[in-house]
Amino acid sequence: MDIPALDPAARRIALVRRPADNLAEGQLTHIERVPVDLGLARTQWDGYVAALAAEGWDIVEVEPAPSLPDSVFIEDAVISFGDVAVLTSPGAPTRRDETSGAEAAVRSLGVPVHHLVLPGTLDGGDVLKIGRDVYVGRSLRTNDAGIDQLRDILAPLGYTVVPVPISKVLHLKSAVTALPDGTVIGYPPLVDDSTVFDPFLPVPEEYGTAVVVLAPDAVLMSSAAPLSAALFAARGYRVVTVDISEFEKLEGCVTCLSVRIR
Ligand code: CIR
Repeated sequence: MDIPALDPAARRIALVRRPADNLAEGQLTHIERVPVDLGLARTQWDGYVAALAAEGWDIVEVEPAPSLPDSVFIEDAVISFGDVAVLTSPGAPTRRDETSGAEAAVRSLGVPVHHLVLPGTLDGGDVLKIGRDVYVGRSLRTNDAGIDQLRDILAPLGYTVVPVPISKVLHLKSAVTALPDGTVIGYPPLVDDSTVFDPFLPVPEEYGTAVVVLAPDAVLMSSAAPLSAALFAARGYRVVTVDISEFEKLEGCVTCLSVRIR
């Protein structure tokens, strides 16, 4: 593993985990299974990592887990909150072995860790941070006990946990994410209750809901949502797009392929 020298004031680290050999066997909940091209997925993953690196992010690879099909979706295993990391308690039993590798990676960076434990469950994809507000999707993967544990960890650190219902997609961040200015973006047919979010900007495409904040003026998103990309560009953002079609076939989106530590 590549361990960069850490300047806590300036660090911008992206944790990533390369696709497993059995990626095509990943979990599916809301969509039909279609064949996944592993070779193409690997090429797309290289492109995703290169896009982060080109924007100045230091890339740290979590030890690969070749037999854990969903391990590439590293966002679900560990969540970064400034100076601490929370190792999750994944809602899918097939994903519970993913957290040990993620823990080794954050510990190697010197980041203190907290743990969520069963019977609490919580996937990182259900957690959307906007400043000190932490929206958490109550989903098939994330239960009330998991949310309560996260609140107990975060309240002393000055964060407010806000549970929100999620029933139409896998994770909260499959339905909504936020632009750098805090505007929540979402594709209305996938959002249970958009009144929770203020301001809320509807986007015209399913794959336009997910952005990674690269910088105060730039976002990374799927190339499968050109109308949404144009909307963000019109608001003054520089938009970097990547093709992640093979991960979208497994209900993945652009956020879940990395954990940003900043
Ligand atoms: C799963 O069902 O767990 C994976 N196939 C997809 C996880 C995507 N993660 C995310 O959106 N945060």
